[in-house]
Amino acid sequence: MPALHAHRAFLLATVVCVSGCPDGPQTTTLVTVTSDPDESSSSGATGTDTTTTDDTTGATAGTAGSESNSESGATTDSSTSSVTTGTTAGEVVCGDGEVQGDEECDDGNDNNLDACLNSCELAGCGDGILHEDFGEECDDGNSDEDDGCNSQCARDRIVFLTSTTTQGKFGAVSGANSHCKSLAQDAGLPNPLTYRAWMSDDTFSPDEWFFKSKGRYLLTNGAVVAKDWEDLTDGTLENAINVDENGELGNGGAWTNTTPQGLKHPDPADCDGWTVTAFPTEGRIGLVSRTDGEWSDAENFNPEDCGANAHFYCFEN
Ligand SMILES: [Ca+2]
Ligand SMILES: [Ca+2]
Ligand SMILES: [Ca+2]
Ligand SMILES: [Ca+2]
Repeated sequence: MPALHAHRAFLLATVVCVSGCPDGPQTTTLVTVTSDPDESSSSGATGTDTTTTDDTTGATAGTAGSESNSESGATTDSSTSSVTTGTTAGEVVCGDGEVQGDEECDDGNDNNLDACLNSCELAGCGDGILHEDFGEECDDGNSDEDDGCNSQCARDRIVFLTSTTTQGKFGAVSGANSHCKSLAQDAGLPNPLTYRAWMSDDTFSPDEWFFKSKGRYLLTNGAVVAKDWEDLTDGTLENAINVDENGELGNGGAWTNTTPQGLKHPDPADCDGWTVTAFPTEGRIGLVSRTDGEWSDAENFNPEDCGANAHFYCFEN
């Protein structure tokens, strides 16, 4: 049941011909139905209003779909005292391909994955149906932000500190990315092949290459690092990225050459594209215990000798 739409209801006007139309009397009944197609058939009439007219002309109202018509089902012209009706005038039928009454849409098909739901409501985040074509990563139909699928239909992503350390030579950023994928895979983390290292060189930076999620970034122990990309790159973290792919605590530094905003450092030091360990090449690190900007750029410490050993920060994308 799509929670964000759950309480919406609309009036459905039906014209019931009591003794055969158009000559016989006809009854207009206003029926309250829920937006859920599964419930609309069983909700039943609520008896909100019933009117009966005796005089009919047989002419059709001809304004199906208008708000006023959906409430009366017939039009009375006081100057002539005539009532115009039709067997289907004012009838709102979800699925007939025509937008009527309070229908937000009606595409006449039974495909819930397109822009118009089978309930004749526009598809969107919160309807409980995954619409990947419209950018939804998930849709759990609720507004709970902390259950893995937030109210923007964005899912959580994992961040971990590598359990391993290395000197500043590891086959460029691509080598670090591969190592992140490999560790994620071995640890059984979801989407292991999407992982990338939080690291920059002359051509790569997280800001350019990472998916900028509207969902949370979590450690492998479930602690929240940031509520979304914007939060991640605002200079401070909610929790330090000091938990490895297996949930174990780590310490020390991580190779980055990256500002807390995810940009290549303006005074770069990347061990010559992360290919050299020999003195005096240097690389920039972040401190894994920190939640301030030093997590990504240890300004009071950098640059580090490329012969030192440090971790990587690995992000699911
Ligand atoms: Ca319709
Ligand atoms: Ca549809
Ligand atoms: Ca949806
Ligand atoms: Ca949710």
